[in-house]
Amino acid sequence: MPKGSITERTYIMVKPDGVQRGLVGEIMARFEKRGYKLIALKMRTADEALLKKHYCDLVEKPFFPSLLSFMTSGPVVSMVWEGLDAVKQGRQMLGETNPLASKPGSIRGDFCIDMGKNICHGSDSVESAENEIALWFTPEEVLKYDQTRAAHIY
Ligand code: FUP
Repeated sequence: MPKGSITERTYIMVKPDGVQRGLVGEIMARFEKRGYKLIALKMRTADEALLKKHYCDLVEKPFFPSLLSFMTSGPVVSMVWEGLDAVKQGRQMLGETNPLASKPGSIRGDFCIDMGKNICHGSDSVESAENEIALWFTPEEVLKYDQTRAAHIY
């Protein structure tokens, strides 16, 4: 394994706008092609209680009601991706919170211009990834399997 790199798990979610615009396959393909391993996958329409837990740091923010209304407007696709530096790399692949600051080549930089409707979510630390995976999936839904073709598996 390269020095300084660690195998991590990250929670990636395609938001309602990404699902409605048909970008689920595009986003999944980017993670697959990069070399990450999909170990959990689920589609559902999230309710207020779940989103208040997911965005517990943001519930007091003035934009929270509109965030809640957007995030409950349709189904989301929840995923867990595993691999080297998955949390930091996942955030880079997503782009910045504000799409205007997102570089072309990132998901937000390529597909959106609106800070509210920014296509996808990715965990911002290993600790929040663990919490978010436990919030959106049961332990049984997070799978273990061999992926011998992937070059990054050591
Ligand atoms: P991110 O981790 O990039 O998804 O960003 P945050 O967790 O800080 O914010 C969650 C969501 O709240 C963002 F995707 C968009 C929305 N948001 C706003 O609408 N306005 C803001 O000023 C900040 C965030």
